[in-house]
Formats: sequence, structure tokens, C-alpha cells
Amino acid sequence: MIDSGYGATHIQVLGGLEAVRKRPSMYIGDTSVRGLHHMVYEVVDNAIDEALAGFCTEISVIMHKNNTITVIDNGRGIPVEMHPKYNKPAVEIVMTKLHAGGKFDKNTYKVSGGLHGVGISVVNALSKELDIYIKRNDKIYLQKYAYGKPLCNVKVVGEADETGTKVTFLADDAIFENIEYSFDILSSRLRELAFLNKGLNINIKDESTEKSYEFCYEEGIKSFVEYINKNKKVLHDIVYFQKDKNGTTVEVALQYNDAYIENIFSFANSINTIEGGTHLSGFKTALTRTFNSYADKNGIKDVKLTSNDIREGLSAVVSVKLQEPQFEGQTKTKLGNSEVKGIVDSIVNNGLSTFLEEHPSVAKTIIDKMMNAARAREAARKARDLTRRKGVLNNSSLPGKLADCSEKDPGLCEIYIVEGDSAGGSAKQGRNRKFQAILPFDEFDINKARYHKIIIMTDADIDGNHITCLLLTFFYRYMKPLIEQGYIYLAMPPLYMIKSRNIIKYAYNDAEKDMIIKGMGSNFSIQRYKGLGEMNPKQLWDTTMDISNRTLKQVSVEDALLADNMFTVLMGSEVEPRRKFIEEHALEVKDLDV
Ligand code: 28G
Repeated sequence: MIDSGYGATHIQVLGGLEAVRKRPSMYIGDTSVRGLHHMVYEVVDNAIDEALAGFCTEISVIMHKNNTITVIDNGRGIPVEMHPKYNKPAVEIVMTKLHAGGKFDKNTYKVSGGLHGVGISVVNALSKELDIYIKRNDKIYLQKYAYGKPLCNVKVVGEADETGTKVTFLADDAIFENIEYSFDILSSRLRELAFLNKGLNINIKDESTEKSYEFCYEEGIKSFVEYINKNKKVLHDIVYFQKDKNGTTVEVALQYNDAYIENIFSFANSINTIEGGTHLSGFKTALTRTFNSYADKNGIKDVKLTSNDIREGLSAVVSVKLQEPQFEGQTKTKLGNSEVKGIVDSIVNNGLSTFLEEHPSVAKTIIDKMMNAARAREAARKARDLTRRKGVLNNSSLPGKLADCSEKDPGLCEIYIVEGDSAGGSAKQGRNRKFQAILPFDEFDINKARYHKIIIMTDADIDGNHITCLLLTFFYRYMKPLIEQGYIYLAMPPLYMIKSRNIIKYAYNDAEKDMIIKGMGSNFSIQRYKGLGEMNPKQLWDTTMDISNRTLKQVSVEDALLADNMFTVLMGSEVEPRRKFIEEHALEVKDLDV
């Protein structure tokens, strides 16, 4: 893009910021952990826009010790020139007016509405303090704000030999339930942004732990797929293509592995579209059609491949960038633009069929795998039909119900946990019903979920971590929609109880413990909870289960993917990654609970 000789007149001005403080959730989603982190993303989004415009190559996020956040970019610096109509510097308008944007917004990839792209002014409104430094015109400018209101005019505070913008803010603790940021949450989103914006340097540093990351992926979403398939046995090199059509950019990277899970991540303008949408359905349609027609053309015809066969073991990232994205769905993470479906469909169709033509041996490996999936599916269907005809299953709405045994002495009783209707049916028929019980578990149907919050509550020790990892891997592999819908949560029990006379306080991490001890002086006793069992019912309720006081960590697809990856490393057939993992982590294990 070419610098169009920006003049301050180009800014359209909309409403004021009072509304934001009155109803913060309308603008930032919610005021919990999620909303707090959105504050950072909102500021970073602005810097990303500057990178998309072609003027910024590096973005840094710093988590300071006092819960303030600094975001720095090396873009052009927000204009400070006077806006003739408002008689105010452009930066002040950007910082104080809701949804201030340029007339030429269509030329940038800004997102309209929803949780994202509401503008940096929302962050300003919800911050106790905010300082903005701008390097521009060989000068450093500064303006300070509190609760969204300027404390002074824009003033020159120094000289600069480069350009850029730096924003430091302290989220208002009267608005947010908690103003502590998580390094892991921020890094995982920043890593994702680095994948989605190839070549862009994104850094994060936590000053209290000295942890830091530098993300930069020259190969963009290709590296993303590599990351997803890390430690998996892959069947071929990553297939990648990018194409523009009618102002929409489509970027796709995909690679099959030898496992059975499908891992498709879709994005629209760098927003993770968890609920999918037109880009994802265009991708899936093209995939099914392309593979089936390739199979047809090459005389492979014994079974028709369904879309599920075709996606077994597929890891893919689909990223589209478009001018006026429409976000729909419960969490506004479903792309609605209908024209996008056809665009993605035709680009994927072209890209993929070219790839298959040019790599016949890879095509054969992939199609063989799909054929196996199709055969397995067909065999399962036949077995199911057979048992149904035989009337083994009563076809009631609860096929997964326990078939109990009659014996009451547990010492003599057995229970079989059996996968699938058909095996379950045979087991029920074949067993000795006196002492053998059968519990079949069936194909998972998210619509039958009876709980929309499934909370994993484990001890805060190594065993607890293992159980969490195991459960997340299980949910991820066999009940993925539970994770996609955000139904899975982790309970957050406290690590310490600190007593001083009759005051009891709980600390959920070491930093909190230190703070509380400082406040109590010398007269206190401290108990380290080794397990949930050490808490009495009231304590467990107060600290971990009372909805007005508890913190739940919602498990994201990325979290579950990490668990799945860990599981693959530790349990998989590849020895090398496991050896590496043990070598790398052996030194970290210091307080092993045994
Ligand atoms: C570090 C934290 C967050 C930003 C810029 C640069 C310009 C700008 C930002 O313009 C008005 C609206 C859309 C064009 C643009 C500078 C043109 C010329 C800019 C940021 C005018 C605002 N020179 N860098 N805004 N735009 N970085 N980082 O916020 O049409 S915001």
C-alpha cells in the first residue's frame, strides 16, 4: 500500500466514551479474564493494522510487574496533526472517540463491530491510566489519560530518529474482576497472530518472571500446520497456496498425518472463527469434491469417499482476509459473508487438484488412507445393521445405558467398558449376566450434552496435572465439540490458606501468597494445600465452587491441542520426541510430589 499522504481530515468521528464505561461488556465482551485480555488484543490489533498497511515490522508486548501493559510498534506513529473541524490532534480523536476510523477503512483489514476492532478508545475508556508516546516528525510526543479523559495536551518530550507508537495502560480494577494477565493466554494469541501475519515480528515479555518469546514465521500458516502436526507422523510435505479473488485473500495450508483426528483451524481477518462459517464450508466442500474427482479420474472407484473419510488425519489452517467481514453466531466467531464460500471453494479446488496432479505418489498415499477410513466406516455400518436386525439393541433413546449384573458382591462383579453400539450389543448378549455388567459408550452427539459446563477439578500437583492432561486429550480426540463449544473448564482451587488470628485468606499462586503475607505482617500461619481433600466442604465451596467468587479457566482448542501433543509425545510410537522431552524437562523437576 502507498502512503496516501494522510491528512487529519480523513477521520470520521462517532460517539463519546461514557457509554463504554457504563456498559463495558457491550464493547469488550465481558469483564472477566477474557475481557481483560481483549484489552491487550485490541491495542495489538491497531498495530497489526499498521503492519497490514505495510508500515510496521515489529510489535512488542510487555507485561509489567504492576499489571500495566505496554504495546510498542514501529509503524508511522498515530498522526498528531490538528483536525480542523474538532481543533484537536488526530491522536486525541483516535483515543477518545468511539470507533474513530478513516474514510478509507475499506482499504485496510479492519474488522467492523463485534468484540474486535472496537478501537483503542475502548481500552482508553476502561483504563485507570494510559500513556501514549508517538515517534513522528523526528519528535517524541506524549499524551496522558485517565479513565479515557486527557490529562494534558499532546506535548513534545524529546527527539526521535525513528517512528512508531507506544501505549502503556493500567486496566481499571473497578471494571474488571481481576487485572492480572496470563503470560500463557497472551503468548498463545500472539503466536497465532504471528502465524497469521507472516514475517511480522511479535515479542512478549513478562517482567515478573523474565519469561519471553519472540515469534516470527516467515512461512506463516505453513509453520502453523507444522506446529499442529509437531510429533505426529506426517504423510507428505505441507500443501500451501494463497490467492486473491475479488479483493478477498485466501490462504490455505494442509497436511495429513497417520492419525484419525481432524484439526482444521479457520480464521477471518486473523480472528479465530471457532464457529466456522462460509470460508470453512467452502474449504470442506472443495476438499470432498477434489479428492472424489481425483479418485474417479484415476480409476479408484471401489468406495465413495464421504467428507468424514476425507478429513481423517487432516491438519489444516484456512485464513481469509476480506474487506467487510460479517461475524455471526453466539460468540460472533462465525463468518457470514456468503460470497466467500464460492471464492474459497474455487481457490482450494484449483490449488489442490494441481497439487494432486503434480504429486501422484502423495495423492495415492492420501487416498489409500481415505479408502481405509471408508472401509472401516462401511464395516461398522454393516455390523450395526446386523445387530439392529437381530433386535439386540432395543433402539431406545438411551443405547449407552448400563446393562447391570445381578450379583451384588463387588468382589465378584466385573464391568466392561465397550466402544460402540455393535460391540456393546454383542457383549450384552454374550456376557454372563450374573456377574458381568456392560457399559457401552456410543458415538458422541453434542446436542445430547446434558451439561454445558464440564469442570475438571484436580489436585494442584503433578498427578492432578496428569489427570487433566489425560482428560483433555480424551475430550479433544473423542468429544471435540465440547471443547469447541467452550463447555470444558478447569476449576482453580487455591494453593495456600493463610490465617492471621480469625482472618482466613486464600492464595491461588505464589505471588498472591507473598502479597497476603506482606499485608499480614509476622503474625500468621500458612497451610499449603496438597490436595482438594484437605479442604472441608465449606472451604471448597468458598474458594473453588461458589460462582460469585470462583475462577474457572475455560479450555480453548489450543489448550487441548497442547495436552494432545504432550500425550502424543509421552505415549506415541515415536521414541525420539519422548527422549528429547525427558532430556529437556528433567532439570525442571524439583518439587516432585511423591
Ligand atoms: C502501540 C500500540 C498500538 C498505530 C497508526 C498509524 C496511523 C494511524 C495508527 O492513523 C487514522 C485511520 C485509517 C488512515 C496512518 C499514520 C496514516 C499515516 C497512520 C497503534 C488514518 C490513524 N500515518 N499506528 N493510526 N487512520 N499503531 N499501535 O495504535 O485511515 S494506530
